[in-house]
Amino acid sequence: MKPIDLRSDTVTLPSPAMREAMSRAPLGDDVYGEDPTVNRLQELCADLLGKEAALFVASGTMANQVALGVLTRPGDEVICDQGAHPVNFEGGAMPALWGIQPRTLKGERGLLDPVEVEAAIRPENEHFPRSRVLEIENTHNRGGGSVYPLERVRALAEVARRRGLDMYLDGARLMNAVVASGVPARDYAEGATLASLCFSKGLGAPVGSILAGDRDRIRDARRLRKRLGGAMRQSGVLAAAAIFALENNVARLAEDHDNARALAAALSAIPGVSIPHPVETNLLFACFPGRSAVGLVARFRALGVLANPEGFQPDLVRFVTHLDVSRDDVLEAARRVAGAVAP
Ligand code: TLP
Repeated sequence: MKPIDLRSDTVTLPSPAMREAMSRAPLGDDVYGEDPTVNRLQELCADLLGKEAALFVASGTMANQVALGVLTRPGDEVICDQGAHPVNFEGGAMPALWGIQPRTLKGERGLLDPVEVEAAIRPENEHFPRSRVLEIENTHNRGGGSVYPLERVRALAEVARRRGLDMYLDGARLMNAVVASGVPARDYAEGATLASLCFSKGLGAPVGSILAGDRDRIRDARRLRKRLGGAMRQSGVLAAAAIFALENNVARLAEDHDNARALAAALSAIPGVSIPHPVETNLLFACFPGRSAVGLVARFRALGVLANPEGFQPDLVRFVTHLDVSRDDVLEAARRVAGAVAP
């Protein structure tokens, strides 16, 4: 039985054509700034995100942490959604690396409300931490792949600017948001001092993320990347995969979104299963009321369907579509799930 891996879009493997592009890439030592392929990727992404400069980093986590490190001093506070990736999935990096703390808000499917953000900004007073950064995630992972309306992002950026905070956009899945909404990446990134996107999720590259911003911030980011051990040498071999991903794998994200909707429809037809949120991109949560997600994913695995518990709510399972699963695969996965939950 062929396993169908819906745990994450991070599980995708580089295609033969992508590997071919990697093998042909001109290379140099990127610590000297001499890798032509890394330089090309950085220029492409600076342009894509409408910023002066960009920096290739090892992972989405590194992009997030370098960005937060650049924008804060110890004792500062980062306003973000309670499901934000740096709060939940980065090994406690905010306090451990930079001595900063999150101020978490309960967004609607992870999407923050400008009025609530403004109310959370601390007044200037020696008792309080300094509210320094507003962090947003688009699409929002824990929000079930939710997409920010551009107007909301603009309103959040306006609050941040007016109150003297920098905004950071965790765009690990920004191209999913772009394809789902039709909003260009640079428009989403416009009000953000720094913005990232990740190549090793739905875009299908094996490694890497980009962080973009003004020249001074990106120079600071280079120093922090070095400090974290993330300055790489002939990393053009990886940047080539990222360029290939941007050139070939963006428009096709629409297929992943369609497959996620087809999967949601098939799952919701199973008695005792509901889909609590609209499916906007390639992530979806299925609710199995009264059952344990941890127990269920073990049963699914035995039937050749790999998925993860959502983690906050005990009866929610997360399914993620990506370029290595087809429409037939997701429909077959739904049939196997039906078999697993049947009384
Ligand atoms: N998310 C992963 C896991 O870490 C949970 C996943 O499978 O969804 N920002 C966002 C919004 C992310 O979803 C992720 C990865 C990251 C940052 C971190 O990227 P990596 O894994 O490359 O460090």
